Amino acid sequence: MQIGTTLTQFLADEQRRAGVITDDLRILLGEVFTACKVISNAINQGALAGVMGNLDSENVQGETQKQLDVITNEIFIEACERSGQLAGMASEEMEDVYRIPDNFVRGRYLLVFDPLDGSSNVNVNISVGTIFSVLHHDGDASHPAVSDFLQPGTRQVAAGYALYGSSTMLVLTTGQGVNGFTLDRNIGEFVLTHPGMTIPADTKEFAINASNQRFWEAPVQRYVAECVAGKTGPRGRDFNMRWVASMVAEVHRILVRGGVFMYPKDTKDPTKAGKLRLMYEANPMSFIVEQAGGMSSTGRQRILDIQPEGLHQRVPVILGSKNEVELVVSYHQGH
Ligand code: P6P
Repeated sequence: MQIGTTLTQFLADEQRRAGVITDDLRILLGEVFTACKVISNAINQGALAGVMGNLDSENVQGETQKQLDVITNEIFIEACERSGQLAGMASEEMEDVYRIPDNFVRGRYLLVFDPLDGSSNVNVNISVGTIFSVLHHDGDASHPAVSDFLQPGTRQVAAGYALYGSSTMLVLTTGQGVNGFTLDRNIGEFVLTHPGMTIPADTKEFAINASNQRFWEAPVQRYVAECVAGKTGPRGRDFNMRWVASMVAEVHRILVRGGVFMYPKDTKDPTKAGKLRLMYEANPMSFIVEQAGGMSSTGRQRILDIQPEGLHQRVPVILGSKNEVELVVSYHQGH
């Protein structure tokens, strides 16, 4: 019986082939994958697990926390704090940095994650995901500061996401391209099913929350209006639109068949630079998209070049098929 290439074997082969992955990184990633498997089991229980409700609490974003937001955050902390590879962690669900307790061995990496992105979709049974990013830690491993996390996306060592959909998938980059793995529940392993994922440079599919249309800036208004005009407009071809309200699902669709995803700067809340968070949504997804031949921009700047100013900083996001993102960026430059 053919098992295929497990994620564990793949990383060992990559270490031998490319020499980029260290033993320490492989150990850390192994614990991240365990956390994603545990979360997958929790999600797939659905309402049977009795944890689909909202809590009275709010996260640092001022968003109502779902029981699963807190549970999945705790799963990540428990699975990864004992890896011996981390100096600290940061999460959408925690205001401050999480220091590795004194009774655990610390290491030279930092882990940043959104444990359950799109969690508002859970109780309507729409795909959700986990997003993670790994950074080097060069400072004092016993007292990682927020400033140690504030590294531009170009400094990421690894990034990936788990997609809890009709199947559970793990998509990963360590800077050597992008590969996708599907969870085989019979053996409890992620198995290589999507080697060498690349994003088509052109697309006819865009993703944006159209209910915000009146708040968009002129370049985005122009781009979307031209897509909607289709054959009758300057693009000369029809487009399709998708909006899942789950970034992981949108990015995965784009990795598989192309597309452009936009959560642009808008005037809906002038105090916010965007909706999505730089450290644990935009940066890891941008690393993956660029490694797959796509492009990721705020409209005015390459996202991976941004010098972060805060753990929970928000940025505009326009990512996906290179030629389409370049067109949207050109409209920003021309405006
Ligand atoms: P809206 C989920 O809350 C999220 O952070 C992303 O996963 C998703 O793309 C976006 O927000 C959805 O935002 O405004 O459409 O609910």
